[in-house]
Amino acid sequence: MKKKFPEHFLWGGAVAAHQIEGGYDQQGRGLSCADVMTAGSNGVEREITHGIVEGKYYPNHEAIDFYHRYKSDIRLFKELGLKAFRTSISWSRIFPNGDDHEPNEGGLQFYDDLFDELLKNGIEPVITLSHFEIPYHLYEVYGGFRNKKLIDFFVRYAQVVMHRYKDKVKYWMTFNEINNQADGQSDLHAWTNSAIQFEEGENREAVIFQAGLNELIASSKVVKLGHEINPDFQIGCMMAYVPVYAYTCQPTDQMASIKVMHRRYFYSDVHARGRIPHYILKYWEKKQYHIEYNAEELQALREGCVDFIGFSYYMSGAVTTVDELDGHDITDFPHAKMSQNPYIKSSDWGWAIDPVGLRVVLNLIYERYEKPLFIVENGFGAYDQKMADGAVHDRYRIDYLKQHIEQMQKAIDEDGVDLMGYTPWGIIDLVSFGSGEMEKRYGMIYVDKDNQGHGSLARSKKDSFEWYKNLIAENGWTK
Ligand code: BGP
Repeated sequence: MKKKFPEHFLWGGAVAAHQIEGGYDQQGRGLSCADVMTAGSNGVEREITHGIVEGKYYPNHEAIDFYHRYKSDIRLFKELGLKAFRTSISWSRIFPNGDDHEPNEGGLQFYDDLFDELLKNGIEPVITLSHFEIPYHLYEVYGGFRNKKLIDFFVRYAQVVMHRYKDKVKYWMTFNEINNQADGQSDLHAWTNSAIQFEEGENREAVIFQAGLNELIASSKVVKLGHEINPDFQIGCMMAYVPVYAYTCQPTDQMASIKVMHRRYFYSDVHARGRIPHYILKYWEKKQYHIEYNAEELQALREGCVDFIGFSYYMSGAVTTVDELDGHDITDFPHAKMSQNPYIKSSDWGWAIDPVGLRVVLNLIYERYEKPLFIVENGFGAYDQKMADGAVHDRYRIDYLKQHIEQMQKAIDEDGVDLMGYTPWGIIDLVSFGSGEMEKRYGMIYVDKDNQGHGSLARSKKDSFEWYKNLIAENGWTK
């Protein structure tokens, strides 16, 4: 890699409040949906306990104790040379129940201090408003985002924090990986994206579409409001982009790929274009889903288009129709079958490692929306081992990041994509979202803590720390 990245490129690191902060009951914070999830391990999934059960281990309660250690962690970020730090605001620190009349000053003060500390160290905060931790009370009492009342609660929360931090935070995103619930089946994402309480026997997919649309409406209102609070705000969406290739050159595989991608694009199409796309309206009609929305809400969607497209990229997929002889209509996209791509290796967790897929995604999204793009998550989760010298030699992580950064550079230099920044995921080891494990590590900074919650929480630098530090110092040029 010889060329440098654009001037002012936002080299950074990303985390989410519930995966690092801990201090889950400090200074008036209310319980969030993330707080009632236990840790999984060795293939055992996380359990959603619907309340706190004595004797169970909840990894997010302490996480890596960033709540008390953020000043020393920020010193390390500064040493790395980070220009941007992406984190989220924990909604239940600000509105402990989500529907409270007044915000909680203790929570507001915490983020004032955190943002001041970042700015003092020359690091720009990049803030997600809702990153998988909706106040638990909003699930219990209102059934989550299926209920339109949550639109108002979210807008009120956003209004309070955007106003309070209007001179400290410029970059905002509304809902983290809002399209993760796209497959309509996963309990985990219906929980973390939307806090949905399902009713017996109902069509889950229809409810998830309703919740997703309610979030899109809430997001558009927040974009409009944010621009009124400070016209300099840059407000984006946050999508999980997994490009799903056609497994073979059979035309039906190609069609299946288009249909699977539609499902993911639905959310960013609304965010970026301000209207519900034709293919989703047709799908709802075909399925006889009665998704509720009115003229005022459609108007809000039109008026609240995002400024940039933030997204995570970890892997690609492939889809085939080969065994669709079992009767599934390939246009019925939830049933399109995902297949292992023989050209691609996977991580210990089975996540396909596909750096070129990142360039594919950058091209697909940029030509679709022609808005600036921001890669706000990308990274390599691995079992790191401390060697005899006490260090973690994570060459594999360096290779992963380097290969992805090379593809970013090609997208900028050869394809003309407008890319604002790159904040690799889990810049410091944190609680894994999917498994609740500590030992699925992404960081360039090691945190001494294991899956059972034992460890000193001491921080140390991995080899990737020095590598990334040099890369930032050289604005993208690396060995
Ligand atoms: C994304 C989430 C993050 C994060 C990351 C890695 O889906 O936005 O919160 O954790 O994936 O996933 P995991 O922690 O399951 O490895």
